[in-house]
Amino acid sequence: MKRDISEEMFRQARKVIPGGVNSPVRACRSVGCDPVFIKRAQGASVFDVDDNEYIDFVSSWGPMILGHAHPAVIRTISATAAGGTSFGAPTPSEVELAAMVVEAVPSIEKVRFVNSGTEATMSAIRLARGYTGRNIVVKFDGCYHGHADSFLVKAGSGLLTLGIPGSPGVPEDIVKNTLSLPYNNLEILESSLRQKASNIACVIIEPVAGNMGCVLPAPGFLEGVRRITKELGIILIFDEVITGFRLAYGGAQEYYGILPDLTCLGKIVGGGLPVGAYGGKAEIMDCVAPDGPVYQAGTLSGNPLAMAAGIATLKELQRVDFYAELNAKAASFAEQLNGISKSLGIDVQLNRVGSLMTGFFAGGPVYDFESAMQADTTRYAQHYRQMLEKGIYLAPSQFEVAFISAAHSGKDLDKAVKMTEWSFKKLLDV
Ligand code: HOZ
Repeated sequence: MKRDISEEMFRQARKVIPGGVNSPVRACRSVGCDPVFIKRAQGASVFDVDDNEYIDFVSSWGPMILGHAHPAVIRTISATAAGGTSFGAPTPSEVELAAMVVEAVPSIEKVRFVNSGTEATMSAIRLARGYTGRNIVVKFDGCYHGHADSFLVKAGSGLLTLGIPGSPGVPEDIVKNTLSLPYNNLEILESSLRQKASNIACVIIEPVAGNMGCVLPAPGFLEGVRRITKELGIILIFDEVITGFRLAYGGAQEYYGILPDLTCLGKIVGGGLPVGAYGGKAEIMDCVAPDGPVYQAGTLSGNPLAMAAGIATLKELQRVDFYAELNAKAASFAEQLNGISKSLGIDVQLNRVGSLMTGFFAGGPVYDFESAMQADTTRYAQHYRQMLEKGIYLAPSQFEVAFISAAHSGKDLDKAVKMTEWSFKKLLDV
């Protein structure tokens, strides 16, 4: 596959953008190749600047649950744009989308829109601290909640991919108030929370971890987290930036039946435009300015184009059986992939829930950060490059998630299965 134009663009990009990318994982360093520059996308396919077509399993890292350039979403965005793109003033569409979110997400009574998942989580912990008058934020090793200072402790996503433990520029004074604990270990959580309860504002968790690869909550883990935080008066925040409107219309909290106090959203809620949101119990949300003293603001928050894209996307997701069909399609895809690993005897652990999955090149189960770190990243890198050559666009890191969208056809998934088999054979040299 020729990628001359992509290569040239990357050369140009590196002169004017740090690392040539606007988000580190995209640089593809951990998979040992240069990034592909995307020109356009349609349905389940992305097309690069050299006119190569790939079946896309990155899905813009989650938002494109309907596939790319869905006609209803594009129609709405175009029509809305014709009437102006930003007013910095209240609009009907933000009320409409807020009402849809409140209706959809079981624990949200009020919601505030921001522009990214990072903004949502950053605002949610400020609110939790303001509401409780406590400072400590508890997170889990390998979970990623965006790049705000407080979260850059044993974080997933790009930090994990690039092997960065924290970040210069984050004052020690700030991260001393962040406690990171092992995912899926209720015992350690319970004893840590009991020890410091009077200083802990919140526990923030990805109900399904999606930034150390896909790591599922062990049976009883989320229930335990909810039980202990409730007992100790600690705010529980679900970071549903990935799982919101993904596992079910009401997100992971609907899927697992566990209700947090606050929820962070992003990705799907903006229909592919930059939107984040945080919401929860009215009593807590009413502490946000101007009703309360916790300050948070934004010129582009509730942007009309982004709201319109979100509304159009959510309307499509309301179709009866949307999630049953999507999740069943992903389950059958995963089953076929598991069949290949088994028949070839290759060490791959496929973690999946709903339409999220990661195949870890590991010999044993992956249930937390330490076990994820056992994965063979060199083997993943080779697999990534081989799949790319065959027109399959995977995440350029072992520690990210593959997203199945409504646009993936049987033919797309059959091709991906066939190419996976070919790639695994090549890895095993058979
Ligand atoms: N942190 C996201 C992946 N989990 C975004 C990566 C990107 O957009 O490059």
